[in-house]
Amino acid sequence: MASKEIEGDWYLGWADRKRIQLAASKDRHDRVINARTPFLDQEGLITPTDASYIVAQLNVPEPVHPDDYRFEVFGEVERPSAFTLSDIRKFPARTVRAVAECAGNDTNFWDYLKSREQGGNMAKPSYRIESDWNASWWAEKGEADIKATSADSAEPTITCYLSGGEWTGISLSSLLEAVGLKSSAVAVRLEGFDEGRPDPAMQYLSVGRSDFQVYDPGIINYDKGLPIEKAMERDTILAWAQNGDWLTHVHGAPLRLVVPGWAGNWWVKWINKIEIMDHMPDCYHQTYYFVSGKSPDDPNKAPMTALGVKTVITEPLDEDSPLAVGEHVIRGLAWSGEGAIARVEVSTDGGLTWRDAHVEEHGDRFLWRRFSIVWNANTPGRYTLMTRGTDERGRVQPVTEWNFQRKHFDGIVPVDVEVI
Ligand SMILES: Nc1nc2c(c(=O)[nH]1)N[C@H]1C(S)=C(S)[C@@H](COP(=O)(O)O)O[C@H]1N2
Ligand SMILES: [Mo]
Repeated sequence: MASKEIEGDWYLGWADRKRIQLAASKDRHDRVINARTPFLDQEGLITPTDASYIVAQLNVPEPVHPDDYRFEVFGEVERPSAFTLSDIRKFPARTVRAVAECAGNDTNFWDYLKSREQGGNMAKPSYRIESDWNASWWAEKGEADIKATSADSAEPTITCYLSGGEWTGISLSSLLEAVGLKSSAVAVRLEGFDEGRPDPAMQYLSVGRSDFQVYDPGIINYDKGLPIEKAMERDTILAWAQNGDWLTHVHGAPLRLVVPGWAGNWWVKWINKIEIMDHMPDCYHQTYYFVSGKSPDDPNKAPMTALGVKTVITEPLDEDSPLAVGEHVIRGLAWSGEGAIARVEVSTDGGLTWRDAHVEEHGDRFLWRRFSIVWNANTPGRYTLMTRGTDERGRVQPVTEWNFQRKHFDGIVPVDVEVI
């Protein structure tokens, strides 16, 4: 196929390729509050910062000047202290490369797979960002709860909320050690300086129904209570840089938390306070939202943490069908919330038989890996392509159980193509 990607501008005097571009949505004040990564167009493993997805649950705060930035660490510690950015930069640095994935990414595939199994006709959600029609939904979010509840309002497409990044900062554990963590410490509550009232529309959207009572905490700061074990892992870092450059405001400058393997909502942006606690705090975004459970009134709801095991076929797509008889490459990305991807299997017959794909090796456990396999499609017909990942812990895709908020989707999504 002629290079479909050569349709870009001239760059530094040379004909250029198409650049990977963010699909961004703005609020009423023209500020970007939400954006999707067109990861199908991405080459390599690190998503350019300008193409990295963005999610703000509350109102995006005013920026804080890095020179004025200061936050307190207090609670179950020997020496409560305040830190500036230059204080933080005196600790030994640590850089981690990891996939960041929003817990709600690909949520509609839960329903799609169910519909497909039952012979239903729900359209397959697409990873291809055709337009920014999502924009108006996000802009009106908060304007009224009716958005997600009125029958005629189309829901936004919740795909492409993930990106691969390189984050530079310090291990959170080195800061906790410096202030003298007490043995009573159970959780580290990180609070952002953004505030707002959680929008019920988000709850309705994620649950897919509106006939239940939403808990209204009023105006809150975004916060999360990280269990102490995860807080003490060396790869859990406080980052001031992304992809070799200073953190940008939308991504949480001056300082944000990076929790490799755990869903994006743990990666607290715009850190304002760090409180060490002797119990798990009752944060809205982990007690009421981003929880597992079979229904909104399930008594066994629990905070969701590590992502499952996931593979996504980036080529070919359903949209590429029909394919010409001959050789094709099936390729894609694979990642896991609990360590490196060890294996990716590919089926071209709807899961009857599987073959091992080539999986690109590298040393970053929480970063996705690219996989590929050559497929000799010599016989015309209809084919169902599937991929299945296994991580270094031996977890096999899919890992995550169905939950009423339909978060952490890691199911196997078949690609349907015809060979002619
Ligand atoms: N302070 C703060 N941190 C936050 C959020 C937020 O709304 N406020 N959103 C969370 C969610 S749901 C996600 S998916 C990630 C998105 O990070 P990004 O915008 O840098 O991609 O940030 C998380 N951290
Ligand atoms: Mo998220």
